[in-house]
Amino acid sequence: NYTTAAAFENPITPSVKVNYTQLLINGNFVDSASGRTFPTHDPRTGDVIAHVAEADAEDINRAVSAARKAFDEGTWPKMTAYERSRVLFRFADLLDKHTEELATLETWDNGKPYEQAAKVELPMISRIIRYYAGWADKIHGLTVPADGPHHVQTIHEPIGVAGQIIPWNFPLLMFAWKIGPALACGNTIVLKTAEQTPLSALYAAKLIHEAGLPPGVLNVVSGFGPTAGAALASHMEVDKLAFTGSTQTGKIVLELAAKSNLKPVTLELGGKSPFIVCKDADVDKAVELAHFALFFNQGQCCCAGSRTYVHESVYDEFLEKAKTRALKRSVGDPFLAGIEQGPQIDSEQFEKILRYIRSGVESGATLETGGERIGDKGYYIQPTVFSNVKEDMLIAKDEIFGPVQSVLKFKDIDEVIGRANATSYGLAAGVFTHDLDTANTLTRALKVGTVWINCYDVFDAAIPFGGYKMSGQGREKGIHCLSNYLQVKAVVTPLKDPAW
Ligand code: TXE
Repeated sequence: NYTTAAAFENPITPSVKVNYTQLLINGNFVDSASGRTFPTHDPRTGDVIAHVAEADAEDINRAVSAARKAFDEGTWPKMTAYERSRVLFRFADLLDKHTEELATLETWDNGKPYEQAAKVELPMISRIIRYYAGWADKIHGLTVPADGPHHVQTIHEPIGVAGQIIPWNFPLLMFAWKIGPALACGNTIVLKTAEQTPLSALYAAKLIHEAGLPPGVLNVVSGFGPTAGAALASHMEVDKLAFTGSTQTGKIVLELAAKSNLKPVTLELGGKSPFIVCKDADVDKAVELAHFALFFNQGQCCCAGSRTYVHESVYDEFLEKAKTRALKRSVGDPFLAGIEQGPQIDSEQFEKILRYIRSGVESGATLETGGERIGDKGYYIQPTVFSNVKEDMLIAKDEIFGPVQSVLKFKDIDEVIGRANATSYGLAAGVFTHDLDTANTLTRALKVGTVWINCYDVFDAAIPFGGYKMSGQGREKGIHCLSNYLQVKAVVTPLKDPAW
């Protein structure tokens, strides 16, 4: 565990080189128009890994022009759907082949455990690309039985140039969730990575060109939100915007989209998801799952089970075991085998989490374990558990986005439904019970986009994901995501002889 884990002092040197740091525009790596760069940091130490080209509005213009031209005049939207799917399948094979390099960059830039990046995330990434590769040649319209003497059909067309803005918590997975459906439908893209984690997407973008993607179809830019991100969201030549990030920034990009050209927007935003442990629970299993639901990825998950509601009859036992489990969590250099938790992404998030921990203590919650940074280098935080948490405390209301579990006690199902729903978020929920009636009641009553019953964070490519309320608009993954990237054209022709 973190008290004994070594290797905070002497971080392991990653085995790959950072080869791609420029902007990828029209199939070429280029410097930014201003020539400016910005550093990306290793969260284990705060040291600079590399300087990457910094896009601003002028670079967004260049990237959008390339995407526009590739859409209006290029081969991609006109290619047969089967050929498009084959490019995506080849890309997925290359992702598998380069797992080691990609996972290394991901861990280095983000701080997540290498084993998680290589064994859990990379397979999910190539899988979702294959899932959408499989859709490319199965997207088609309908013949519509309209009243009157008309032949009516629908044609599904790509929407055009998609602007995509992604966060830093799952850099490559978010990249894949975004580009997979957009490309399968025949769109072209300008994607902006998060300023904390630009590296893995540039590497993957290089691979998709090796797989045969024509130049200009996917443009990848590194840069900051208020400059590059805002320029993309408000661009008049961008036909659709997809955003994943904070609710606060989601509101900004929605406004920018509305004020410019009314481009449709999908949003995948924050959450404060309840994880409900019912009275029939096998406590050991519930503890393990609730621990995973919150602490996975350093607690930096939009759907983290960050309000652990436990029935009063099992509360004391649960709490004792949750505390023991948190103490056993192995924290250390994410490149080491067996490490469950690496550092938080950056100093801003690190300070934010420590502020929330202080606020939890000040507001009267009981700090059961953790609460401090680990070491004096990088952004490691002790796995932290609070008990006696009440809904009016900030730690129960706000998205902490860190390794901080808040345990709340409840008496009956109606009460916990009311409390679980009393939030402006609605992304996900966990339900831990083997009682079918309880599971059905909770599933229907909870105002959330995903309910995981006796499991958590199951992210199959085919399962739709998205939020109710201020957790977002629209769905990603699965069949539902395709409609985000398609226009439906209705075609009506008079019938000469209505009898036929
Ligand atoms: O998010 P932002 P930040 C939550 C989490 C975290 C908090 C802040 O609680 O602590 O958000 O993180 C781009 N116009 N989530 O500041 O700002 C930005 O460059 C256009 C939950 O990192 O939302 C990045 O690419 N774009 C979340 C992306 O938005 C702008 C994952 C996300 O950054 C912009 C991440 C602007 N004005 C954080 N400002 C999830 N849903 O999983 C910023 N960006």
